[in-house]
Amino acid sequence: MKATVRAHPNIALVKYWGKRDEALILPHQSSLSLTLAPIHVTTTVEFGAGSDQVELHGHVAKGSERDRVLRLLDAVRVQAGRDLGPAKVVSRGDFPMAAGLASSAAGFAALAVAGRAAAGLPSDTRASSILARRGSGSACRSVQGGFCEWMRGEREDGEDSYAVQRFDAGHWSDLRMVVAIVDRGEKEVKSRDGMKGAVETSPYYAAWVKDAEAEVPRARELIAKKDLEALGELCERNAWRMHSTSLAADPPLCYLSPATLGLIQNLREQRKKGVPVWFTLDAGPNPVLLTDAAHEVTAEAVARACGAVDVVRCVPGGDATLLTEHLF
Ligand code: 2P0
Repeated sequence: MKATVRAHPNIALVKYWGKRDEALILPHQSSLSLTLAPIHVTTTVEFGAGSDQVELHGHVAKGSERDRVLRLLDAVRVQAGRDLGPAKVVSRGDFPMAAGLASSAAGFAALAVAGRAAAGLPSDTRASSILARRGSGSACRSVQGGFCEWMRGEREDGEDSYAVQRFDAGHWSDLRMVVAIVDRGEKEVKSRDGMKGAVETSPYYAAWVKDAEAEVPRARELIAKKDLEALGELCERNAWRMHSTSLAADPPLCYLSPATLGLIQNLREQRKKGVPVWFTLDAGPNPVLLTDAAHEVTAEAVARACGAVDVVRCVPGGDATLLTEHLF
């Protein structure tokens, strides 16, 4: 009745931005990401505790944060088909939560896999991905390592909306992602609200959906060929298009800070000098640089010279994994 899982966050190379179903967390378009190591979240779930208890990153979770965790475990109870009793959950991450790296992705992936294991359900990546998605959309892409594609699906019940691994972490072990933290502040508008604003008010939203869906198979091809330059260009344009969608929303939403733009501009100079480095940008000001092993030190130095207060260097990460040691 107790299980512990370690999962890595992921960074989208083709972003998810907007839901067609808010309750089930079904996206308008497919997306594609890379799972990132060594950073991770570890989560222990135990059913049969005295009462429901949720501790996230050292504090007792309350309100909607707690409800999201308990709702996911309710779905586990339905899958198990029996009364599992109250649950105790403890989760800890080892990376800066304000890094814009969506700790929720690793957290809900770990929770889904650990929840199913604690309930005695068999290992099933598809079922875990669907469960993780219901906690946080991007979490469905952190159940497996390497390059994962979240297929939008067509069904209303969401049973065909989950992530599949297209290439494992070993496929392109030379690839590097360098997270440049230029701003540690909490973002003013959470992804969930930001994407809702884009869906409901951005005149560019339909174009975003069409374009992003078409970029997924292109990204897959470039990853197959390990074509860093073309993938870097694709990542940049997809990030720009996601942000443009929200810049055009009403009210407009701008996640970029002056430091974000300074670093992005500097990357162009680096490329002119022959340094292969591109960026992607989630719903926050902190660029994530895409480069190779030979240039990760240069990429870090460039980020720091452009004002990054912290830098996290990442390599392709593996699957969410069951651990034998528990957090409590
Ligand atoms: C992504 N992001 O594909 C995109 C790019 C942020 C920018 O998924 O509402 O925390 O829980 O489904 O997954 C962040 O949003 O949102 C995200 P919910 P989530 O990684």
